[in-house]
This record gives sequence, C-alpha cells and structure tokens, in this order.
Amino acid sequence: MSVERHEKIPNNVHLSSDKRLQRALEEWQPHFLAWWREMGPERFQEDAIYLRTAVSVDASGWAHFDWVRMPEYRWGIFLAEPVPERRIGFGNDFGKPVWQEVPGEHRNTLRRLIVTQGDTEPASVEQQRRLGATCPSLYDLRNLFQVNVEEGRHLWAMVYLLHTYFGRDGREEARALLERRSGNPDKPRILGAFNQPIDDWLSFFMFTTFTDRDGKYQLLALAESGFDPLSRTCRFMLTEEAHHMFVGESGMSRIVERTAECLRAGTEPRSAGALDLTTIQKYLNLWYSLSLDLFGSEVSTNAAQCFGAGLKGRPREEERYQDHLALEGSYELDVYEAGQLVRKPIALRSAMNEVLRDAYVEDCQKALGRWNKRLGGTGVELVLPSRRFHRGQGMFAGHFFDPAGHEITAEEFERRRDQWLPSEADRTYVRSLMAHPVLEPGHFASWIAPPPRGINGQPIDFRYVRYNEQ
Ligand code: BYC
Repeated sequence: MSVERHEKIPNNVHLSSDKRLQRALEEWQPHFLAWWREMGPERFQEDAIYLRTAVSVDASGWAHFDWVRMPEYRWGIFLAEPVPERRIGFGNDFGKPVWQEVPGEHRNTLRRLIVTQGDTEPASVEQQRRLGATCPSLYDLRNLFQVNVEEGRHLWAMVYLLHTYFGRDGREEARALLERRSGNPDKPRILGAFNQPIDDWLSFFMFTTFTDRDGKYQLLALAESGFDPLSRTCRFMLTEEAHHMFVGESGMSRIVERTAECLRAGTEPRSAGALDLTTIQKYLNLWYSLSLDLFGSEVSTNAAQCFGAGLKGRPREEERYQDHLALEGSYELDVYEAGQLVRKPIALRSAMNEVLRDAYVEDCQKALGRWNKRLGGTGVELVLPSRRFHRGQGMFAGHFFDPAGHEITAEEFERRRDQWLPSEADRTYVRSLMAHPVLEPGHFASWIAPPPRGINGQPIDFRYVRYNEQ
C-alpha cells in the first residue's frame, strides 16, 4: 500500500480519498498539538532531536532518522499490510472472513477495548514529561523523546479507528482521550499503572521494561482480532513497541552493570553514586506488580466474551494453539473459597487474562535473566516477586502477601512495606542521584554505564539532542 508521506497527516490508508474522515482528523490534529504542548515533554520542545519517523510499513526499512523539533514530528497513521483472505482465528466465528466494518453486536466492547488501549498512550507521555530535567545522558534523553513521540503516534492509531469506525461516539471518545490526565483525581487515566508518577529514571526504565511489555502482550492479543483494521494497526504498533522495551531493558542492564562494577570492586554502590541492589529490587517489585494488574482479573467474563466474540485472542493464536474455540479446556487456578485459596479448574475462556499474563511473566523472567548475567560473580541477583504480591486488581487484591507469595496480615504488610517497595527515603536517594541533567555528549551519570553502541550506527558521543542551538 502506498504511503502518503507529504500530506498534512502522513498515512497509508488513502486518507485523501475520504474527505470527511480527513477533515475530522484534521480537526482533531490541533487539539492533539495543544495537548502535546501542554502535557508533552517539558523543555527541549524547540530543540532538534535525532528521531526516527515511520515512512513506510514494510519490515525492511520503515524508519527514517533525522533532526526534528518534537512539535513538528510527522505523526501519521500506519497500518500493516493486509493479509489476503484473512479469516477469524478464534472464538465463535472461527474460520469466517474477518470484519472490515464493526459488527453491530460487538460495537460497545470493541470501542471499550480501543479506548482503553488509546488512553494508555497519552497517559505515558504525561507520566514521563519531567524526566528531561534529570537525564543521565544525551543518548538517554533522545531515547526518552523517541518513546514519547511514538506513544503519541500510537494515540493517533487508536484515534484513527475511533474516527473511522465509530461515528459520533468515536469522535467524542477521541476528544476525551486528550482530556483525561494521568494522576488527576477528577479525570484520571483509565488503568491504574498509568496514574502513577514516573519522577525518576529508575522508574522510567522499570516502566519501559514492565509496563511497555504489558503493551506488547495486549497488542499481540489485539493483533489477533477478527476486526481487521484493529489487527493491522496493532501489528504495526508492535514494531515500535519493541524499541520501547529495548530502552527499558537496556537502560536497566546499564544500571545493573554499574552496580555490579561497584560490588566487584568491593565498594558500596551508594558511596560511588550508583544504585544499590535493594533499591533496584524495590522499584522492580513496584512496577512489576502494577503491570501485572494491567491484565485484569484472573477469572473474567469480559475476557471470555472478548475471546468468544473474536475480538481479542491469545498471542500467536494460529501457531501456538490447536483448539481455537477454547470451549472445552480448563485452566487450573488458585481461587478463594471461604477465605482459603484452593486450586480449581476454570473454564478456559474465563481464564484468558491469566493465559496472557503467563506469557508475560515468562518474558519478564527472561529479561531478568539478562540483568542477572550482568551481576555474575557478585553473589546477588534480582528476582521477580510472586504474582500475588502487591496486587490491586483481580483475585489477590485486598489480600496481603510477601514477595515470596505467602499470605500475611494487612498489619504485617504495612509494617514491612518499606522493605519491599520504595520508601520515601529511597525515592529521595534516587532523586538526589539524578538532581542534574548530564548534557555533555558522550558523558553519563554516575549510576549508569554507557551503552555498547549508539543509535542508528552513530557514535555514543553523538549530539543526539541539539539543545539551545538555534
Ligand atoms: N486498572 O474482567 P476485568 C500499553 C477494570 S499497555 C484499572 O478484571 P478485563 C502501553 C476493567 O477495565 C496496554 N481498572 O478485566 C504501555 C473492568 O472495568 P469495567 C494497554 C482495571 O476487562 C506503556 C473491571 O476492572 N492495552 O499499551 O478482562 C506505555 C473488571 O475487568 C484494571 C490494554 O489494556 C487496572 N489495572 O481486562 C504506553 C488492552 N484492570 O469494564 C502504552 C485493552 C482491569 O467493569 N484493554 N480493570 O468498567 C483490555 O483488554 C482490558 O480492558 C483489560 C482489563 C485487560 C485492561
């Protein structure tokens, strides 16, 4: 499909042939830009940033790198190429042709899924808006802004679907996406993790490792959708999501590397301006548990309906599973009965959130394995806490567990909270390390190792952000 690169809104959906839709999106665009100016990154908006922009959708080279001022970024609408003769891959309509329009009976559910997904994108930009002031290097600053502009593009992707397929309610929802605010008690973002502050770079790298990874799994599930435009949109978004997780995982690897260097030299990390492993573990416990909540309840009629309706599937449904109806199987889960946890078989469709969470947990474990390799020879390592620990959604919410998964009383949890989750003192320490930005090319803050290589073949000491240069 050809890409209309030079249009006001770059796209590969032939926007110019649908004047009504084009006008509606062009009307939304200034509101988006006003939101970006108000809630996007603080400072650096007038500086040239070395960013990649999508210019085509084929795997062999969709990215174009250039110097861009963020408000002039070419946010566009890109869908992956259609799969010819694609058929619904799971649920009650298995084997029927995919939908190119929204089926009336699934309209509300589909809109809710798209709005929930869309809401996370601007939320994350809002959460991260102050990080520029404390960046550990120009390389990291550029990566932050790359993530931010791409989250902005992901918002465009969902807004395109709302405008194109949901008429007036879609347009209203698209406006509301620009009106909610992360952490605002009166008009919060929809999902819990997206209302948490990200005030320091340790939180940012944990978020891009764990919360963006939820994004990956939700997008993989939506990429299976029988509603083909959603599937194609998500397939392209996944190519961008991969970079966000790279930012998180490699950022954490470099932090852990610094910590390991100190430990091997027999130096207490904090005395060398690095992060100690206990603090890192507490931030990990926080962001991992918040991200587990994003999968919803272990037993969920919503999830069963979404699967049955063919709207949200399992990642890589066709290659991984034989039975695409999932009407017969069951899934063994610990559920509360009369206050006791007992193992019970749950109808498979009702356990779809847990099936997705399993794949996510396995992937997180791999990331941790890579970090722990860096800690080799120090005698310490990072661990994923139990998935029951510190949960705010689902079966374990309202119960209390230690990180190993043993049930404890609310009082004991409160007494020991600061051992397991970041305390005020930890946050103060982390902020004190990051009090000033490091803006000299090739320099890095004391708490993070340099990356092994630069972006797009550029050297590490490249001026990735040309700040204050007019
Ligand atoms: N916080 O049956 P339940 C990303 C609500 S991240 C607050 O348990 P369901 C990104 C739920 O909405 C990926 N509320 O769950 C990453 C429901 O409310 P209603 C984002 C929550 O519906 C980084 C009620 O509890 N994409 O892309 O099966 C940067 C009971 O629901 C939470 C998606 O989430 C929570 N954590 O599943 C940028 C995909 N969890 O309807 C971007 C679309 C649940 O009773 N969303 N609730 O009022 C979905 O598929 C589903 O909505 C969920 C929930 C998986 C989130």
